Amino acid sequence: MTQLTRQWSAEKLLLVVSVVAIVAGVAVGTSVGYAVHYSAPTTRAFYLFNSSLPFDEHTWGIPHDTFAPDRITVNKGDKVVIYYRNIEDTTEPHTFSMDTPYTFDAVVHAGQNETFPVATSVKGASDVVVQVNQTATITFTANWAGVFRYYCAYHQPTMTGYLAVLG
Ligand SMILES: [Cu+2]
Repeated sequence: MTQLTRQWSAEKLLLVVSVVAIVAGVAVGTSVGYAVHYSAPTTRAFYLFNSSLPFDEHTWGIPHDTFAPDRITVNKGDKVVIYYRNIEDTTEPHTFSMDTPYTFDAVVHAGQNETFPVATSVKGASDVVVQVNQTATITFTANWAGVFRYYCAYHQPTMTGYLAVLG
């Protein structure tokens, strides 16, 4: 009788210890994962420029224009601020355009930085044109997770970048 009780107790004890260990492991693992991966929505600023690669567009049949950078990564919920500068040495405008679902607000300044007078201002736009030596402040909230194209409408397909929103 005593032997049987002790045997049951040992098994129960083992079971309880196992369950406690598993629950504790899951709790610690989850909280560490949460602490490492989670970050509250924040404002992330990027400086975006037009760039051109040294090849003859007519020989290759594609524009030599690209974006620098051509990848922007944020977390879902972040407020994104892009300072887009047209640094062309020729008289060539570029656009910043996005596909649905993303739209943005943009303030275009008639000079190289935000202290110059406002040339144009748009809200909920999918397209803004920036002339040579102008700068645009583009803002939106990254409400949708996924990978989304941003591009210059004048220089396709090469002047294309991707916004990666981690959900
Ligand atoms: Cu362009």
